Amino acid sequence: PAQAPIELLEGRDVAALLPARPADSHKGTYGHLLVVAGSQGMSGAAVLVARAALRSGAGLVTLAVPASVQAQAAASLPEALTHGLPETSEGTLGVEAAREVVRLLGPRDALALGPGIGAGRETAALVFELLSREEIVVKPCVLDADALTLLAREPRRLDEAGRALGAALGMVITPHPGEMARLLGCTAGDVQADRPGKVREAATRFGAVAVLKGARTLVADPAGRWAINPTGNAGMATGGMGDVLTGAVGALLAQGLAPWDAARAAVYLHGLAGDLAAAERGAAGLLASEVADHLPAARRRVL
Ligand code: NPW
Ligand code: AMP
Ligand code: MG
Repeated sequence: PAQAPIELLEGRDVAALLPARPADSHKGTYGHLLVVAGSQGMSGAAVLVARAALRSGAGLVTLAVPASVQAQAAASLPEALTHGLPETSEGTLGVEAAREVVRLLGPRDALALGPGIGAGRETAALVFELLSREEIVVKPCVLDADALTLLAREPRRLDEAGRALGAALGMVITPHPGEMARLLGCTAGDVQADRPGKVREAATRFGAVAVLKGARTLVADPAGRWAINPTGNAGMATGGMGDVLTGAVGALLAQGLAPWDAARAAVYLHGLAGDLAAAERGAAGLLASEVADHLPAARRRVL
């Protein structure tokens, strides 16, 4: 596609994308996000996605995790609905979980898939199965973390899923430079040396809105639009921070934003929440959950 001039994300533009919160609204007004995430040892990633989604204004969040970590997830985040999925002997999700995920997604508005699911073979089979299912690809979805690492082993599947999604609903992918390198078959150094080229290559190749994370996150879509984010700080270079972004994108998709708008607004608000948290507490030593908890203040700041 022809290359459009780059957009610098700004608070007032993000504000215009966010859904209004009418006085007579209720939780059904603000969408229901299904989060499929986590495994034994990485249940925290799943909880962070769900927490950030609730902090981003989602009406309801269902957190679906391997059965053995459900109780722990529910106790960590009482506001989320939880669901225990069939799991492997290692406490990860396998292909047996596919039917249940499809059923859960049916009445829900959007899907966030990938953080903390691990990169084992059985989980790979699940991710491939889900992306081959019509019921999944018709919903807006955000793919992150291990879902991307697994798809990178068979990028044709991601190409196919992206094409199946079409322009209106569509998919958001949120790789960090290491994940982007796997997706494009190059090194993280190659990605960092040409961030604009790599994010646009991913967007066109996979038919998705692509978010290349890191200082000055870039967002690109298959039509050739691209944007750069000025918010965020190096205090955000710590575990779980990307999982928070995934929840923010998912919540905005569930609230009906188009993928391009959901990705840009979430990236801006996530960085701003990190800046507000750092101003209060200092950058080094920030917790991802604290950044999630500053998302409402970030939203208030832009409105
Ligand atoms: P290096 O070696 O550090 O320089 P992985 P992950 C590279 C879950 N989590 N610029 C990096 O390079 C996630 O959700 C769970 C350049 C390395 O090669 C995932 O499911 C948590 N390079 C899973 O862990 C909290 C960069 O990428 C590789 C880069 C694995 O995710 C933590 C590392 O990537 C975590 O969120 C950059 N900016 N960033 C929990 N509490 O449950 C990364 N790389 O192997 O995909 O590992 O990102 O930790
Ligand atoms: P992940 O590597 O998946 O945990 O994602 C890390 C998140 O923190 C992404 O949203 C990054 O953009 C953000 N982040 C990490 N380091 C920085 C930095 N130095 N400046 C701004 N944002 C950062
Ligand atoms: Mg990550």
